[in-house]
Amino acid sequence: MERALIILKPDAVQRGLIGPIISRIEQRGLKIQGLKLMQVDESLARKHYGEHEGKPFFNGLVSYITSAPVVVLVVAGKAGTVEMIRTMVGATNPAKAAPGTIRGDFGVEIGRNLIHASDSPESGERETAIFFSAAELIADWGRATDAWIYE
Ligand code: IDP
Ligand code: MG
Repeated sequence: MERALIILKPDAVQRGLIGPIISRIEQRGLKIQGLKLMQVDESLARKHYGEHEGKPFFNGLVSYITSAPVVVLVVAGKAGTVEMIRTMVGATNPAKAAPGTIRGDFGVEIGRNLIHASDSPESGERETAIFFSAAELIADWGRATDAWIYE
């Protein structure tokens, strides 16, 4: 199993897109291991986006992600899941994201691109640990449909 941290950014929450976006994840057959509504503070934002510190958009990115509540999820599946989720999310700039992707269906501009998803299994583990305590995660719950999703 591998997992990704997903953040439904403030614009997704404000626009009432929590349900439609989470539906896509559920409908795909991926398993949710953690889920919560929260307000990201500046230090958490800087830690999560540390790799972008110094870039021209960094301060705007921190203001955006801390501006209103977000929904964070940990989503798991077999090997290849993180890459699959990135494909579902689409290109960073919604203006260039393919139709059928979350950003390509719901967004128009890079500064309001609705969703974060970890870019590798290693980032998935690192980011999960930043946003969730072990007690907030249920890693191994059995789902009645598992045998109908994975052979
Ligand atoms: P990703 O979210 O597709 O992985 P990254 O390059 O890791 O994209 O950038 C992190 C986030 O920073 C993006 O999702 C977006 O919110 C923001 N961002 C990246 N590039 C720009 C930009 O050129 N202008 C404004 N915001 C940007
Ligand atoms: Mg990224």
